[in-house]
Amino acid sequence: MSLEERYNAPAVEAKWRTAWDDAKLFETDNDDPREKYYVLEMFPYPSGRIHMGHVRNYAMGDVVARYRRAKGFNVLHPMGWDAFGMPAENAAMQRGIHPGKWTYDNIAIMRTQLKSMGLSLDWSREFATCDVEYYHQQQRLFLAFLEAGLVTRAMGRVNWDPVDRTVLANEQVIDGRGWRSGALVEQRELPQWFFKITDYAEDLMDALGTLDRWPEKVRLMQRNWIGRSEGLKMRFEYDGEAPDGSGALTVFTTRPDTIFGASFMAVAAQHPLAKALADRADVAAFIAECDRLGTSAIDIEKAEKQGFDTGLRVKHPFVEGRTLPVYIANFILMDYGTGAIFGCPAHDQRDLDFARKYGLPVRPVVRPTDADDTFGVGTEAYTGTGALFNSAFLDGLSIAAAKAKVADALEEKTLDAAPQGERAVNFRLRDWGISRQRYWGCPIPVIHCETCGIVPVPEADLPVKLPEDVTFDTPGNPLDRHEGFVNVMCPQCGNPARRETDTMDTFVDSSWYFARFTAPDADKPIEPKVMEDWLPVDQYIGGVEHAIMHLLYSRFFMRAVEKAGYGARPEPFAGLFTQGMVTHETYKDQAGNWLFPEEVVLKDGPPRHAKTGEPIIVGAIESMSKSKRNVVDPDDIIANYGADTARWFMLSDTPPERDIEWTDAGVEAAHRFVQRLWRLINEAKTRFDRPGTGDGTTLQKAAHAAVRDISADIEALHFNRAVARLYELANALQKGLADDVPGAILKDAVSKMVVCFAPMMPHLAEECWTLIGQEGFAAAAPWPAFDEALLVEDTVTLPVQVNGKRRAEVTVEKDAAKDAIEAIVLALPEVHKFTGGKPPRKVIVVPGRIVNVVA
Ligand code: ANZ
Ligand code: ZN
Repeated sequence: MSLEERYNAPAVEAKWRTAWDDAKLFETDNDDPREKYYVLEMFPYPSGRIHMGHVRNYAMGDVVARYRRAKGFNVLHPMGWDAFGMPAENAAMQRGIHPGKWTYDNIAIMRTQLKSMGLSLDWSREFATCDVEYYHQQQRLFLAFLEAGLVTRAMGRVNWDPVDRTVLANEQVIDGRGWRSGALVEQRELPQWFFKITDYAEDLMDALGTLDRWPEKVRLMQRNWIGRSEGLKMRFEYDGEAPDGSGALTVFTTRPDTIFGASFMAVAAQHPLAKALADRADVAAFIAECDRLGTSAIDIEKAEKQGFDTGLRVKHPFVEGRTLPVYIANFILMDYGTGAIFGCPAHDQRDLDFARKYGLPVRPVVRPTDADDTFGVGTEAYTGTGALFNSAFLDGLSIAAAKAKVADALEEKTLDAAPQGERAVNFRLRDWGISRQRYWGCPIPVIHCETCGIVPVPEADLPVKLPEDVTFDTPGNPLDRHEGFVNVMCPQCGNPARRETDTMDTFVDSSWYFARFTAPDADKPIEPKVMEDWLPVDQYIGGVEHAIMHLLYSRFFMRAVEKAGYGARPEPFAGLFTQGMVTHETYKDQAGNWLFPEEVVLKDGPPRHAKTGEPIIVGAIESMSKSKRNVVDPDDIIANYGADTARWFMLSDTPPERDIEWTDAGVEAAHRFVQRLWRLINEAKTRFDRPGTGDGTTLQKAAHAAVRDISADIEALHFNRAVARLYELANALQKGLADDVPGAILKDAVSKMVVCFAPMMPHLAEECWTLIGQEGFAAAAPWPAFDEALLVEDTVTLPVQVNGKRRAEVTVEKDAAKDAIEAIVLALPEVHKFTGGKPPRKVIVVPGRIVNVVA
């Protein structure tokens, strides 16, 4: 092959990208009457450079977008930047760059990189969430939510660095200490802004059932996160005076059936009862210790169970004379249920650990149905099913029946004129705390006035802009010390007032960007009619790390948007796909330092350092990460091989939901295929006008089958299968060339093939499209039709049963006669085994369906 024939991807690709841009090929018109299709990949954080994970994610989305466009849909495929957040502030602190400059510089680099991938994006709709226009609209949404009663202000806990005197984000707390000061972090209560996502807990849970194009695992994660529990609120009467003045201690339990096994009560350190006792030094010290532990459920789960016996006791609701001690305990969360429990050690592991530590009774009351009276509990709580025992009027009942009976009994019983029990549903989901004491976020548009209280910033005064002249040389939120920002006149009374300095959690920004893309220039946050036309997103693609918060917040947001009057599309994403990671081998030198792949030589001899020649250690295959240096820069790959090779490789071999290993061999194979296609199509083109001597039906069938199968594969997001079919089709084409099939068939097969690989390798497709003399862009060509009649098989495969059991199958001509089939079947070794060669009692042939042998 001559050098000229080599396909020079980098040069060719740039040419086509310019041509697409000039033709505005991927700009979407909201008024286009064709059926709409919205495909979206989770927008990137502008960290600096794109990584292979982005390449994989965006390549997949682009296949879907290009395919749907070819199928005649009006496709929306936009891109933007999730641009607020901590790293920009860190850069400002460490390097003195303004967060805005850092962010926009990164966006410029990453936009160029994304463009080099040849993605069919509508760049005219691009925005960054840190653009004033975007956060202006977000402030309007916030105020609309406030008015709709969806925003509250409540005390919330924050990490407080006592040395830097500042609030820390969770990621700034390292092993319980401030990342900068090293001081032990404290928990502080501060007034914070919350979105009332709990108003929708039930609905967010129920509607998961309608999301049938979401991965089951994501729905399960959301279900667990929302955490719906059915149980009973029970009130326990104090045996004596209660220090908090209440007559009873109320708990929430999901296991009222175990009430006869109760041996203690426990309340959270922040419970009113604990607070009422806090003037005692020993109580105060215990509470302080619990506070240090923090509030994250994980930390609490991991910590050793600790309790403080208050000396108070409550009465057992059913056993006359039995009382239970009341503890303050570190494993009870204040913001779940009522912040208080009754402990039943035999049937709850935490309670058991606690009881063993403090010498409390362990009294089993549920046992497996086959157990006898000797049934006991050692170091493991019994949480299985069974029947009640040791439980008076519950003895012999199932757990479910006992739960109902206790609930009924306590709903009847009164304590201080109120029922002692009340059936209740509890959610683990908490309201969404959106306050961040940071600069680089969307300012919360309210003003605090001593006279008027909280005053929304009037519409005419929006946006509340982030001031540019801020300093990051002192810890804390720069907005707090910016006099010009903080000091304002109260819009209601005109007196001096203070502007809110909290900014919004960046999850707010990403909770509605997909709606904004539908009308990015609207002078209101959302154009309801347009949004309703486009949403829900038909196919959303992104990382499973966003399975909970981002997706749940977005689902809440659209409900809130509806309540605030901006249109009704409560479910934002109809189809969700979570792709796997990109992995790579890891390398270390003898001293244990991580090495970049380009620092090692793996060929021709043992693995060694490229510079020193010293042997290196090849480690595990892990997700690409900067810390382990096992990264490959997409820029290098695209510069060397072209974007099509990178895209093709990312879509090949591995199912898209699984992790894909990046290897040099894999990239080279992809690149060789690009070159091979180019050669084959060049060769085919020279023969388009020749009659040929061979039989073209095989190639013709292969091309039609490929169209049918690749459509189905792309629609099912089985990109690796679609790729495999294109390899097959290339083989069929090669064979067709060898067989000298008619030029017309070659031309038809090649034309189909080019449109079929255009979603994956769009640049090569354009070059080939032009080469074979087709009009316009491959990217604008309709998806080819296929002829069903051509694909009807001439043979059928029938299952063969012997005495009602499936034993074999047989492939026969479609129109084979019954007795011919019978003869073939009786000769099968699997059938022979049962008949022993003797004539069977009966053979029933159901043409096209099944063969039954009765031996
Ligand atoms: C008595 C009992 C007996 C319980 C037993 C369990 C097993 P879910 O399913 O998550 O809703 N609980 C209630 N409030 C709590 C709080 N604020 N902090 C820590 N634990 C709390 O769990 C409900 C169960 O978790 C409740 O049922 C309660 O313990 C505990 F054999 O009550 B159970
Ligand atoms: Zn005022």
